[in-house]
Amino acid sequence: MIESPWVRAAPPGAASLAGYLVLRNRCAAPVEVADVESMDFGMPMIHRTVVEDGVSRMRPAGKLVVAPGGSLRFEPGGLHLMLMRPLQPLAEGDVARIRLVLADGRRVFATFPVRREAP
Ligand SMILES: [Cu+2]
Repeated sequence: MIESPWVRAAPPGAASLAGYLVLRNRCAAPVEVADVESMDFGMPMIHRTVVEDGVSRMRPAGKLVVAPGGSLRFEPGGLHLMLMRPLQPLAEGDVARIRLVLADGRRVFATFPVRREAP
């Protein structure tokens, strides 16, 4: 399940927004996150921010597995949803519809409020 979802508000015309959440696995088996989908963005992706040679860069997140009873935190400066190509303007107070695709084909949906600051 998705907890504390939010998308950081960006200036009008921004080419991408960033989304954050906590993914909690309440199942008895590990779950793997394979992809992200959204009706509100043309190209959503999962990224990780890494510091290389003192420079902050974003990379594809790679394999994401959540242990049984565990959680995975998407947060500023780390793992994040990179929400490219907004299909309509999203202002503070709007919501983005986003779902995570698990490796077994299940999908976990949440509405992500657009906010200036972390909830
Ligand atoms: Cu990114």
